[in-house]
Amino acid sequence: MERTFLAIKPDGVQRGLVGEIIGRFEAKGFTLVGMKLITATRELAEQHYGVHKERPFFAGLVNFITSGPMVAMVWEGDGVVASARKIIGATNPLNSEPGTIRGDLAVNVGRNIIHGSDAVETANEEISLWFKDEELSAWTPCLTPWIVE
Ligand code: DAT
Ligand code: MG
Repeated sequence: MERTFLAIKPDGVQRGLVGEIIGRFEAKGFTLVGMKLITATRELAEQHYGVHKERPFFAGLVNFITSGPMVAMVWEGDGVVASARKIIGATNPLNSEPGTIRGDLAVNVGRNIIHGSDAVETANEEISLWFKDEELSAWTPCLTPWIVE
């Protein structure tokens, strides 16, 4: 089953948006299989955003992402990687459609409240970077037959 890595960034946690954000993925019908509150070390943040290390915003991004607790999560479901990116919205919240998390709840690219993996392969890498196997719970919600044919 496809899985993705989502993380509510320190701004989303500070702003009290954790329940609002998690509720959107629950309501959609995806399954939460792992979750923890974690303040990322610089090492973890630099690895997570390694693809951006040459970008001018990298230092600020690492400072921001390590500045407080995040809610790191793994969600499961058919097509969850691409669907979660749609639910999250465009990187710059000023370009994110209303109805998306960033479009509804954020205004600044450096404070865009949530991370979502951009492809199945990166999702698997990010899941193993942030979680140990034993921190994930494979389970089938009893509502599944009412959500998936
Ligand atoms: P996404 O988070 O939508 O996958 P990304 O991978 O291109 O976007 O960038 C990672 C994060 O870096 C993004 O969520 C916010 C920050 N960021 C991206 N572009 C930026 C910019 N031009 N200025 C400041 N921060 C930026
Ligand atoms: Mg990205």
